[in-house]
Amino acid sequence: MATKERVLSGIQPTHESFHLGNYLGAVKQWVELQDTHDAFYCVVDLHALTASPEPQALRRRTLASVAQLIALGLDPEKCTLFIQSHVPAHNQLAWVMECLTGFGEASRMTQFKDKSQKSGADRTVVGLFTYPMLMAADILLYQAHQVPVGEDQRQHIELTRDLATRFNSQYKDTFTIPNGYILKAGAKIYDLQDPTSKMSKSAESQSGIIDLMDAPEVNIKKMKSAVTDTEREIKFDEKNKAGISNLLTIYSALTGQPVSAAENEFAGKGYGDFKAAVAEVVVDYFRPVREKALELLTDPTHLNQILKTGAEKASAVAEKTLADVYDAIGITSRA
Ligand code: AQP
Repeated sequence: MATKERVLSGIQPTHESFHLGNYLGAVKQWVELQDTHDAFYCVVDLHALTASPEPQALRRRTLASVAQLIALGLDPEKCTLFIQSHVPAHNQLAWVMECLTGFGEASRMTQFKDKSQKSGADRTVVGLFTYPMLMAADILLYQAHQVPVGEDQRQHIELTRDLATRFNSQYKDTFTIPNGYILKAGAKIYDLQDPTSKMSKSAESQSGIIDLMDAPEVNIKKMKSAVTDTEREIKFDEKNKAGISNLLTIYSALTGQPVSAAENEFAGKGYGDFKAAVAEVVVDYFRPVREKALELLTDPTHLNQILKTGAEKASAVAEKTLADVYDAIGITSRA
C-alpha cells in the first residue's frame, strides 16, 4: 500500500468564532485533504499567546475551536486533531529554528511588521517576532508535504522551506521540504466593510467579519450591509469592484459553482438582490455547523478524549523528528 502524503496545518484560538476567511482560506481544504492525506491539524494555542488573551478566554476558545473544526467536517477518525501545547516538541524545535534564523530574515516578515506597527513597539511582544519560527517547527516536526493555509501565510511557508533546506544542508538530511497548499480563488477573503483588507479576527470593527458562530440574523445584516460600488454590474473585477468580487468569491466557494456561472445567474439583477442571495447561502451553509458546534460543547469530556488521542498520535511523530534533529546538531542525549 502506498503511503499517503502528510498534511499539517494549524489555527489560532484567538476569538470565540472562526470567520468566513478562516474557513474558505484554510479549513475547507483541511476537510477535503483528510480523505486523501495523512492529515495532522492543531489548534495553535501557543501562537495565540502573542495576543495576550485572558486565561479563561484562551481556555474557552481553545475548546470552542476544536468543536468548530469537528462541526465544519474534521473527522477525528480520519485525521489527527490536537492542541499544539499538548506536544512540547513544538517549543523545543522552535528554539532550534530560532537559532537557525537570521535576525534580518525574521525582520522581513510582513505579518510581524503590520501587527507590530498597529500596536507599537512597546506593546509588541517578542513572541510575535519569533512566531514564524514556531510555525516552522509546527510544520517540520510532522515532515509535512503540504500545508493548507490562506494567502497571508505564504511568506511564513517560504521561511519554513528555507529553514528546512538550510538545516538539511548544514547538518543532515532530516526534514521534508513542505509546500504551501494555497488556493488560487478564495485564499484571501476580504472584510465586507473594507474589501481591500483581509477579513481578520483582530480587525478593529466587527461589522465586516462573518463569524461562523454568530446568529443567522447577525450575519444576514452584515452581508446585506457589505460595501460595494456605485455601478450596477455584478462582475468579477478585483481592482475596480473589490466588494462585488469578494461576494462573488464567497458565493462561488460555498455553492461550488464557478464565478462565471454566478455572474450569469445574477446578470441584470440589482446589488440588493445579489447581497440577499449571498447572505442566504452563507447562513444556510453555516446554520448546521453552528448547531453542531454548540452541541459538541455540551460534552467537553468527549472533546478532551479526542484531543488526548490526537496528542498521543502527534507526539509519536513529533518526538521522533525532534530526536533526529537533536542528534544531527550534537545535543547530547540523556543517559
Ligand atoms: N481573510 C482570510 N482569507 C483567507 N484565509 C484566511 N486565513 C485567515 N484570514 C483569512 C487563514 O486562516 C487560517 C488560520 O488563521 P489563524 O487563526 O492562524 O490566524 P490569522 O491568519 O492571523 O487569522 P486572522 O483572522 O487574520 O487572525 P488575526 O487577526 O489574529 O491575525 C490560516 O491558514 C490563514 O491563512
